[in-house]
Amino acid sequence: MSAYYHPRADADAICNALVALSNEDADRVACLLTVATVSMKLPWYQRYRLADYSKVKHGDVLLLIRGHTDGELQEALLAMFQPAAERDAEYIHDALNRIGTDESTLGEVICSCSPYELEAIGAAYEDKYGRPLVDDVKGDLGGHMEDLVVKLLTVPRKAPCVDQAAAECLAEELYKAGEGRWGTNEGKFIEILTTESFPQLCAVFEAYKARHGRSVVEAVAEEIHGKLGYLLKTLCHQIQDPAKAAAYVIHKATKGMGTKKGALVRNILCKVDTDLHQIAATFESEYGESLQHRLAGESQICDDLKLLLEAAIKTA
Ligand SMILES: [Ca+2]
Repeated sequence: MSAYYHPRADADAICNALVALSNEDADRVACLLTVATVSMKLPWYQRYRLADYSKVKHGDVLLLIRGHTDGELQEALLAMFQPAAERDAEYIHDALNRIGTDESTLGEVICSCSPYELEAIGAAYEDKYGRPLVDDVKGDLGGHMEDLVVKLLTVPRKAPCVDQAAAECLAEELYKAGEGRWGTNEGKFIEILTTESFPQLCAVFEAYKARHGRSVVEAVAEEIHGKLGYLLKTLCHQIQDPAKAAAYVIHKATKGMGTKKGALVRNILCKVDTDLHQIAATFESEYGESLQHRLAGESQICDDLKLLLEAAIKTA
C-alpha cells in the first residue's frame, strides 16, 4: 500500500454504503460487501485515516455505523475501526461489568496477547475508564483465575534470553506440579507461565516434551479443568505461536457453550490485515476442518456478521 494513500474514494464508498443500509430498497448484501471489501483491504492505520477523513466530508464513520446498523453487525464494524488496544479494553470492561463477570472473555483477551499488547491494553483501559485495569480485576475473579490475570497484568516477565539448564529445571518443576504428583499445584503453573519470558518458556516446553513425551498443553489439559484450564492452554499457545492461540479461541467459541461473538470478531475480523491468513491455516491443520466450513455450520451468529467473517477469510 502506498504511503500516499488518499482515503477519499474509500471513504465515499464506505459512507455511501453505510447510509444505504437504512434504505429498504437498497441491496443489503451488496452494501455490506462494499463496506467489508473496502475496509478489509486496508491496514488498520489507513482505516483510521479513512475514519478521520470521513468526519470532514460525510460525518464520522463511527457515527454512521451507529446510526445505520445495530446489534452484532454494529459491534463488529465498530471493532474494525478501533485501535486494537482500545477495542480490547472495551471487551474487558464489558466482561467485568456483566452481572457475574464473564471470566472466559476477560481471561481469553488477556491470555492471547504479547507482553507489549498487554501493556497497551492497560494504558487504553486507564485512559478510557480512569482506573488501572488491575484494580478492577482484583476482588472480582477470586482464586487462581484472579491470581493468573493479576500476575499477567502486573509482573514483568524476565529478559527474553534462553538458559537451557534453567529450562530443564523449570520443565521438572512443571512436571512435579502436575503429572508427577497426586492432584495439581495450579499456583506453580501460573507462577512459571507468567514470569518467564516467551522464548525461555518455549525452551521449557521443548525440554518437557523431550523428557516426558507430552506437551505442556497436554499436561494442562489433563490436570487443570474448567475456565482456568482453558485460559492456561490459551496462554501456552500464545507463548508458542499467536496464530495457534487465536485458532484455539475460535475453536472453543464455536464448539464450546454457545458462540462467543466477541471472540470471532476479535480473532477473525480484526486480524484481517495482520495474521488471519496464518490463523486460518493453523485452524485447519489443528482441527481438521477449514475455518469457512466451521463458520458455515454456526447457527448462533446473524447472517450479516457471518457475511463479514466470510469476507475477511476470503480477503486474508
Ligand atoms: Ca496430577
